[in-house]
Amino acid sequence: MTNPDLRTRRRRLGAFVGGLAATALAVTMALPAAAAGSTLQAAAGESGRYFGTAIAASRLSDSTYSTIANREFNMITAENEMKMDATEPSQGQFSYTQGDRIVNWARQNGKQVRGHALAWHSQQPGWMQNMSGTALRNAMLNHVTQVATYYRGKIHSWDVVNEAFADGSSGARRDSNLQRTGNDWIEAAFRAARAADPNAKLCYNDYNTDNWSHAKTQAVYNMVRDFKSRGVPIDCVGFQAHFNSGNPVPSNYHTTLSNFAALGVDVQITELDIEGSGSSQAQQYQGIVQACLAVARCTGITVWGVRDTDSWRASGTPLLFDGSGNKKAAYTSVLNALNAGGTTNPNPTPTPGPTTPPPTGGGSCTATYSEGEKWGDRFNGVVTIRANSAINSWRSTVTVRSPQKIIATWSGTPSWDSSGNVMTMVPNGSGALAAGQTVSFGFTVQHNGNWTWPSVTCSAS
Ligand code: 9MR
Repeated sequence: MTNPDLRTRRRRLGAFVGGLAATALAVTMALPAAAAGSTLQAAAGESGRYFGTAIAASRLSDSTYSTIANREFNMITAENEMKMDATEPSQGQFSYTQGDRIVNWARQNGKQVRGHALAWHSQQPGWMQNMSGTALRNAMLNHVTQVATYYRGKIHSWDVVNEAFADGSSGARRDSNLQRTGNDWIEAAFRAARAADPNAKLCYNDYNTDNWSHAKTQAVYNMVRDFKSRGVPIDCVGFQAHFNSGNPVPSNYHTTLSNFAALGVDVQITELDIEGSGSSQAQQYQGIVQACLAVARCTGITVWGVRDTDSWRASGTPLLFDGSGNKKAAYTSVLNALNAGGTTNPNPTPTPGPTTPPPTGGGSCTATYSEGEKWGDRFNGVVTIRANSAINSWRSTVTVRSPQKIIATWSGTPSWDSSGNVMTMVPNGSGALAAGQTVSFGFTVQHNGNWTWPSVTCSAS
């Protein structure tokens, strides 16, 4: 994405302009256009940043929409398709069809993906809304683990936890079923996400956190500072940045972004939209871009949709393209602000190749645990083995926690380590699977009072 030629040209131009400045100011005003990126992604790339949008899978067949999205943006967020209700509609039954449509489109077009969102009080599937306590905590952690594992190697940044703080002046956590499982639910989610996908950047994402003097901003800042001091794995903070007349762009936005960045995290503008029109809207967009460009660790900006008519609040015409796909004044002001430059992101976002790379870190199969029947003294578990690419065979380990014991198995051949807690399962028969093919085995655990789910792995040959 970073274009070294452009950056060199820009430096040379800068030196040239500097030399002329005292005598020929008018010339300096005209020159920067010479190095300008002509799309949002190209212009942002000059300073090592990305420019993204939210995509709805159902709109990808609209060619006006997909043409603009492909041309202008190089970071893609699924607007709804990777949320908890979409990816785990029934407990333990994961559904990636819609999320995969977006991830595959992005990767086929050389774009990165922001994952949104692993744990959130909203858009929970019905089964989860009715849960509480340890069962909910475990279900949430399993969700984080399974979804982040499934997408491992394909996600630039994950919104691990979304919108966990209350609005208003309290500075408190938002009350929710997840919060009621214990205050440590957020850090537990981050730890699970890191274990599942060590290469994705892990973000906390929220709205109404733009104004530095707001209690909610301070509360999130204090949490991030605490996480950094205790080694909780957090890499970035997402600022949703949904603005309108009741919630205007704050004049201290740059302060907010730079103070968070000083904690040692990247900051990203993740869901930008600004209701309004004309030059007033354009100026506010410009202010946001300038605030980001002034902070080296503000690594990218994502707008929440392509055209005004695609927006979750379409009547506020908050985006950069009108309903016909024409560039608005806001588009031009964003492009110009990006081209005017600012600090350079020291770790520019790499562009993925057009084809899906082999999965990293775990061989080429994935094991997924799902809960089966439960009785007073025992429960069943099922492990689904999925071949990420064609494999000749697989081995899967299932680790139970003492005093649990596996007392029966089916659809595989087990062997045991000396502790009796680790079972290695190999297929009955050949084990060869085509890419994307799945196979399952099962077992019964006598729990002896410990209901913790087993952990599972898969390795392929
Ligand atoms: O844009 C999304 C809209 O299509 C959904 O109906 C809505 C449901 O909650 O979520 C919207 O996206 C939200 C995002 O996931 C989190 N931040 C606020 C966004 C706008 O509501």
